[in-house]
Amino acid sequence: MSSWLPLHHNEFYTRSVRHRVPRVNRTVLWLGLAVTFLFSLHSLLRHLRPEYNLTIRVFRWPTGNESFVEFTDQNAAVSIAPSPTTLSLSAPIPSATVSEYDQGTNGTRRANAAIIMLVRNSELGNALSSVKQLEERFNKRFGYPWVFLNEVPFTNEFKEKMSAAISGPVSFGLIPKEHWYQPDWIDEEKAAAGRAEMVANDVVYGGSVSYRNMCRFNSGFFYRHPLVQQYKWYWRVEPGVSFFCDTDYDPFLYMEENDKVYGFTISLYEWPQTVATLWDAVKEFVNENPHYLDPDNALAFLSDDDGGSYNMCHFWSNFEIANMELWRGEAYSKFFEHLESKGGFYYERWGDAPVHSIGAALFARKDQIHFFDDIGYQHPPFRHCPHLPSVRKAKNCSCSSVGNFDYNRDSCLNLWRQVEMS
Ligand SMILES: Nc1nc2c(ncn2[C@@H]2O[C@H](COP(=O)(O)OP(=O)(O)O)[C@@H](O)[C@H]2O)c(=O)[nH]1
Ligand SMILES: [Mg+2]
Repeated sequence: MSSWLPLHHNEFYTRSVRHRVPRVNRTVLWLGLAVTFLFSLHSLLRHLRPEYNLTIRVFRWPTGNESFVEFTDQNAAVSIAPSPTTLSLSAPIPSATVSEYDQGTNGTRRANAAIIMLVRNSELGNALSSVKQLEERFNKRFGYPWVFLNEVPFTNEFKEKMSAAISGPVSFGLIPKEHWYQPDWIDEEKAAAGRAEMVANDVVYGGSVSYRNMCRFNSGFFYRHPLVQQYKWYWRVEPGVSFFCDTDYDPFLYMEENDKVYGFTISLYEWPQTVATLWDAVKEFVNENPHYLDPDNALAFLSDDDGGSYNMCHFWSNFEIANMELWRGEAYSKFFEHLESKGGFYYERWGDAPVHSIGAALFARKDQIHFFDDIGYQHPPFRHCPHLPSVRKAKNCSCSSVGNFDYNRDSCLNLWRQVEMS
């Protein structure tokens, strides 16, 4: 309170008080000064040394399994796994706590972002592999929080092993049932017939209901989860992916500072049978709501005949760095509602990749979509490696141009580059 007073004023005050107070009061005064000193030191360390901050918070958690917290937030039961070595967050984070996360482990400014993985307990090994690589290649320098989501509770083994692999905050969330399972109003007979037809035609995941749940959840629900709602930016990560290069800058801040909303590394063609009537639904929506189209949209990436038909190009959504305000905004929210009303997530097998791509390409400006050429990434069977040898060297990449999907005729990257330049 008084730090703005001139020094000589403070000195004067202290000296004159010391001169007049009796001995017992002087003890109280010294105690007060000691407490003030310790408090100031604590505050200073909290600001200057993030690891001090984490240490304090870690030791506040009990270390036994009994300390796992379960609570219900609106419709969602969310389980949080505190760990002796990592910080766990409950949701939602109080605003006072959020501000503490504005600083990364490297002491720089940080975006309001999280790294998100939807994952099954059975995928722990592959999930750990993805997490360790991204921590090593990127997040150990930034300390962004990880959020893991699942439609069944994570096992203690999953929570403990994952928490041990991550240096920063980790949280584990249970997906509300209505965000995951096939809604009652879906005609199951019709859906089953659609699945059988896809199985007969050898469409990948053609017979899987859980895959459809996953696609619908990623299309319209993940950004509404109580653990995710507080964040603006996300990096989507899947089990079993590889990161080949160092990301030594903050891609979230890059997106924010350059007014980008959607970032990708790989783009390709969708299986037409999985989205047989998706474009009809898109056209219907756009005809009824032309005002949602951005005047500088990237329709040319989706359609070779000015919107007449879908060319199947999409950004591969197993990697995404994006702004969730795009999905939470009016245009995409109404768009998702419209798609949902058609039942195509279950009657066909609409993927979150084409749905997100169509949303981003139509409702954002095309210059708000960013190709992360400098992030070497692989989701089997496809990989992207930075094009320039100089970038590969600077980023310490362990991949080369060999096997780069960008040069494959099934990649939509060439088209994207043309659209971007047009
Ligand atoms: N919790 C949960 N996650 C799932 C389920 N199905 C898929 N996922 C996750 O959703 C993402 C995409 O699924 P994946 O099997 O990799 O599909 P692909 O990449 O299209 O082959 C991955 O992160 C999976 O871990 C499921 O039934 N439950
Ligand atoms: Mg996958």
